[in-house]
Amino acid sequence: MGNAMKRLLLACTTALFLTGIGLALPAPAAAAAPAKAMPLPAITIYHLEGRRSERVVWLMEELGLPYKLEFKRGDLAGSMAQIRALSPIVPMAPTVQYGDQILVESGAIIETILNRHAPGKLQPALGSPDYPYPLMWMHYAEGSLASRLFSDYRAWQTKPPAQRSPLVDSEATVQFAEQYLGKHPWFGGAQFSAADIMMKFPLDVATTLNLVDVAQFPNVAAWKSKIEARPAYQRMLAKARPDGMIGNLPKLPQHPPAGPRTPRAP
Ligand SMILES: N[C@@H](CCC(=O)N[C@@H](CS)C(=O)NCC(=O)O)C(=O)O
Repeated sequence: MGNAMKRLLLACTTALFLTGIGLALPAPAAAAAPAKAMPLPAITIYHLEGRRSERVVWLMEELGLPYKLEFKRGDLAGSMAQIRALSPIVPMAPTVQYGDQILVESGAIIETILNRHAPGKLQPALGSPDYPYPLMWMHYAEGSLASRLFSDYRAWQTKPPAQRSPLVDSEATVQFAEQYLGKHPWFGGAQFSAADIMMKFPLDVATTLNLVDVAQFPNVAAWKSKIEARPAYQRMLAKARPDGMIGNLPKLPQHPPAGPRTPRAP
């Protein structure tokens, strides 16, 4: 055996030995220490009762971080006027004053707070096999679910659906979540995550506005019960929805018949 081959064999057996006693390999990304939290600037959440701004309140309650909550109790128009004063072109809830910056988009607000001020919390580590799940559902919540629910809602208010659409419709978007929850306890995979916070609002919209048949989605219903029992969710409700749901959009008289649909190329 040549010298080069001997050196290679020695290196391999040494690595195997060290691996065996847990010394040779660098720590996997999943075990990497989270970055240090940055100091939290003053945060004011401009809120509409029962709307998406609850997500940010709930996040802060989960993390135990301080925040100020601004809304006019029982007065959605008054709360919206406060938001419009800050963000006249896109007055939307949530709008958040983050230090000297005005932020919109609940997903981006949540990711900013988590990544800067609560690293390693409410999301799996980069190297964890679960890492893609909450990331997918964080985007899905607004990008596919809420957008399709509200476009179906608007269309079906004027023309109630007689059959399912061949395109991805409200039922398909909820069915995808239902199927996933049959295999995973949380939208974060094995652990509760910020994606669970993002998914609650559109999944409530789907059933309370009668866009889908609630009976078709037992996994979603069980997940909602688990979520609603969380102390941080209950604290959010007490602070951000003190009088229960107000100003609900009218429920649709009918959703499309549940069941299979004929696929068609878009
Ligand atoms: N994608 C945005 C949506 C924000 C949004 O549309 N919020 C609703 C309340 S749930 C709103 O303010 N609507 C006012 C409007 O559309 O005029 C987010 O996730 O923050």
